[in-house]
Amino acid sequence: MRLLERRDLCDITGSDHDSTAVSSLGYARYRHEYPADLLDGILTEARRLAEHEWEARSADRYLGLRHLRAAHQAIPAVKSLMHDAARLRRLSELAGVELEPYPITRAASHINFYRPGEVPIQHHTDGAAMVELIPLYTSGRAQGGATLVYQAPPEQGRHFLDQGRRLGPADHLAIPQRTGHAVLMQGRRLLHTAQTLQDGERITLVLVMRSAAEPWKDGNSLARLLLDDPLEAVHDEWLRDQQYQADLFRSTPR
Ligand SMILES: O=C(O)CCC(=O)C(=O)O
Ligand SMILES: [Fe+2]
Repeated sequence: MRLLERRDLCDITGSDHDSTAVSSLGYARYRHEYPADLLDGILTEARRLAEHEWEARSADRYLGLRHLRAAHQAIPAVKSLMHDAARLRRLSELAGVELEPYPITRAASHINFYRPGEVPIQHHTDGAAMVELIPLYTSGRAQGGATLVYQAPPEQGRHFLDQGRRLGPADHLAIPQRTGHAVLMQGRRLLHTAQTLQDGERITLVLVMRSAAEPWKDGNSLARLLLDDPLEAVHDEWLRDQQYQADLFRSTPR
């Protein structure tokens, strides 16, 4: 892995601290070393699954996002990458805290599909603390475009959006999304969206993580999970994890 760029969270938002963050990292962009044949296999499978899965329910997508959830359940290669110990060690080093795969299956990995002329995903903060974004395929003049990150505290941006104001291009920084590169981002504490592609596509694997030491720093309430998934798909894991968090919290010296 070769680091291309790293920005601190507070450097991006202009805050002097963020006690709800899991790490000082805003994002890091790097050239990854994930095997090309593994990623190609994931892409092929993702395209095949996508053809069957969605058109029927595209109207009520949360955040307008066109994606496959729980990608690792359908595609074994995603599962092996998600649990790869060397990968988790390197990402944890980058973040400065131990990261672990997100424990709720439905929310632990996604594959996002961005098409020309569609806003790929509305402004949001992520539920889970950290994501790794791995572009599998890009085409068009923008070469996959970019993730656009609002350069102030996320609560401020949300407030403006709720008032019906637009957040302009100058209020954002752009993190390029290129194949061969990947981005580790603390998306729960950064308001972000993705650049609309005029003439190309991007297909991105999203691997979701949290802090092993502070798993309660999590924006995925049960209600938020239910925006995407039926209760029976998340209920058991969510409940088990709440108990795990309570036990960990109790035994954590503070
Ligand atoms: O692909 C991107 O640029 C951003 C994706 C994203 O924000 C998400 O999946 O939560
Ligand atoms: Fe996001």
